[in-house]
Amino acid sequence: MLDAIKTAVVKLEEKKVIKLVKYAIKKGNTQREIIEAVQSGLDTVGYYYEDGRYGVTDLMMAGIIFEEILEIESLKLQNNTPEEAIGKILLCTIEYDVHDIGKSIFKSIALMSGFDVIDLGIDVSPIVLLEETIKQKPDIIAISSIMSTGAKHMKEANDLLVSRGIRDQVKILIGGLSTHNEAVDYVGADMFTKNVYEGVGVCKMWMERGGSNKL
Ligand code: B12
Repeated sequence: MLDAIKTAVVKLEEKKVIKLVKYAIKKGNTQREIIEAVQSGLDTVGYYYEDGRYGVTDLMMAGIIFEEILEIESLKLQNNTPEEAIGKILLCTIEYDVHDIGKSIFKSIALMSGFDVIDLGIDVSPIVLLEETIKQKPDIIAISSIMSTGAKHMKEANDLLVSRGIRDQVKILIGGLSTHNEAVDYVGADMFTKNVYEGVGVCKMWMERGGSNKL
């Protein structure tokens, strides 16, 4: 079943994907298994784009299919209220970057793990990130960067937090296709993880160790 979902995602068979996902839910597959199958299909779509088999409209279709899946009732996740949450994450895709599929996957896993997630969306400027940090008082800022332009803007965001004297009151996790371990020092972040599950694991570890001092 999960392989069939992956194949249908790769073939961009929108209706079939939705039908198979609903069937998989009925058969007892977990949300994590389903999202991983879809993610693996999206990775293949990415390779097909790179080797020229797919074009930009195919990429857009892949994004639409993923959004539709997250709208399926039993895969839809409610935010955890601040009272019941294990911590607060401010999430965004950084400036000049409109890719949000990886961010949405991170959000799903963070919600499933009990975090309160404030999603600022895509193409978020460093200044907006600073303002929202002051307003929302998160424990953690999680930034997705898919475009290679991302490191520069993530560094700008970090530097703004430093210049306002609030950088040490929040943890910063960075992730996404263009991001890597070496970027952590350049950006001034606390951690990079390639994988969303690892990333949410790191967030949990930070909270268990006392989180960050609130702003
Ligand atoms: C789908 C897609 C699109 C869709 C996006 C739809 C959407 N709603 O997001 C659309 C069509 C809109 C699009 C547009 C463009 N795209 Co595009 N796109 C892709 C594609 C095929 C897949 C990206 C994707 O969603 N993958 C699936 C998700 C699940 O993977 P992911 O994003 O990497 O996320 C995973 C991890 O990185 C990580 N992660 C992600 N975020 C976070 C955050 C945290 C905190 C953590 C811990 C982990 C984490 O976890 C996720 C799950 O494993 C990639 C190719 C590829 N191989 O990835 C190109 C790609 C990213 N796009 C690219 C380009 C060039 C563009 C365009 C400029 C194309 C154009 N000519 O207009 C525009 C960009 C405009 C902009 N300013 O952003 C390039 C980027 C090149 C670069 N060096 O920066 C790529 C690499 C393709 C290529 N090889 O050329 N794209």
